[in-house]
Amino acid sequence: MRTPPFLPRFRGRLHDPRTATAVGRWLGLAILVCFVTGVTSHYLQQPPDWAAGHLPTRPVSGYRVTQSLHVISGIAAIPLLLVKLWTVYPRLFEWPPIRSVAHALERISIAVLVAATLLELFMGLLNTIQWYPWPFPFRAAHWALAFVIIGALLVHLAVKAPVIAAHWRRTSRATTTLDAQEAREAQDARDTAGDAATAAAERRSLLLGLAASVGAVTLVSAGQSVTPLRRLVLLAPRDPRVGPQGLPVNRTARAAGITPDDLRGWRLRVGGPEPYELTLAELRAMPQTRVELPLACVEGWSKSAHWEGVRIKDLLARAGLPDGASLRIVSMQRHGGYGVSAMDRAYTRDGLTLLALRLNGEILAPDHGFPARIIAPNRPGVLQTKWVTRLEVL
Ligand SMILES: Nc1nc2c(c(=O)[nH]1)N[C@H]1C(S)=C(S)[C@@H](COP(=O)(O)O)O[C@H]1N2
Ligand SMILES: [Mo]
Repeated sequence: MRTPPFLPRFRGRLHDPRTATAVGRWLGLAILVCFVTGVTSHYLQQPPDWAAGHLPTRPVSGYRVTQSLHVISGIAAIPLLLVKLWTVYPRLFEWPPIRSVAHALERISIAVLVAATLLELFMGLLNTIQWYPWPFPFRAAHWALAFVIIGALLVHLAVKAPVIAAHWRRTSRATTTLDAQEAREAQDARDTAGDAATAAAERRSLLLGLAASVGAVTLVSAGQSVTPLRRLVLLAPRDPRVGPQGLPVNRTARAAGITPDDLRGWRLRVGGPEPYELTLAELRAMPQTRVELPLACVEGWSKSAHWEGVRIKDLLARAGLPDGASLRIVSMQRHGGYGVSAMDRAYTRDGLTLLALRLNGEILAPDHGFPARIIAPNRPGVLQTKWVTRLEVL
């Protein structure tokens, strides 16, 4: 069937399966890295029951690495997705629009894949600047969409397997495994090009330009978590060097509603078989431990710091819990989320997990959680609770 005259004709040489495959595999890799690191982050932040007591607290910077990779691969996926969509968009106008039931299902799965991926990347990007202009909870939506994307992507890869195989290598000549439509398109592309060498040269410059833009967005945003690149953080919403005591702040003491009265009357209350209370002076009189651990925010910035305070392990032993316990950590915070966090036994019995009183050699700044905050190895920043006042045993 001829294409009707009201549909546009595309003469560009790079709307071809070879270019789509070349860009698609980098996009696929970015999506895979993003997915795996996202699932890791989800389980560290909200451990499933079967993981109780077994969460890994090593490597101490594990979460920093996976979270940086998550944000870096997500940002890199944006130019990759845009170029991929540009190479294939003429197929939106393919004629006839539906050839069979299988073809209709394939087109629907691609529509779902494209829509979900655009939304997912857009939401993730806005999340890095802590902007939530939608009425649904970010995490639940981001999590659900990830599985929609992976499902639709697997369908897409299965359907396109012959095309991908035929165009995986630059030199491959195979049009034999293509379906009739793809073969016609490939032939068309060659006819209009007149010269396959020109097409290859153009493709090379498109891919080089794409590589340069992926490199550029990565370089100017990765510095928020990768220290050697920190001078280049043009696009990153956070410069990890900026903030009291050399560390950024997401929620200030004022935003959390911490008052001078709260601080004057502050006590640490610890639950357990032998519950007790401590004043700040009593807490300072206990053995202090120094650790170097990163804060790794789920929004994409990370920074390592020196912390000093009392081991959670020692506080629990004093309450009659020598082997640690699962905890609910409660902050004095009045407004907003993250005032309470759960802590698995794997963390509470780890000697590096502290109720920190000092940061980089100074008493904690009010915005960093004065008088006491949690710092634990390989733990998402969002769970490093500030202004802690109670440790409840679960
Ligand atoms: N009580 C309380 N603790 C909190 C938060 C909060 O909003 N309230 N924010 C968390 C988040 S999202 C991060 S990344 C770190 C940031 O720590 P900082 O402000 O000390 O740099 O604190 C965590 N602890
Ligand atoms: Mo965070």
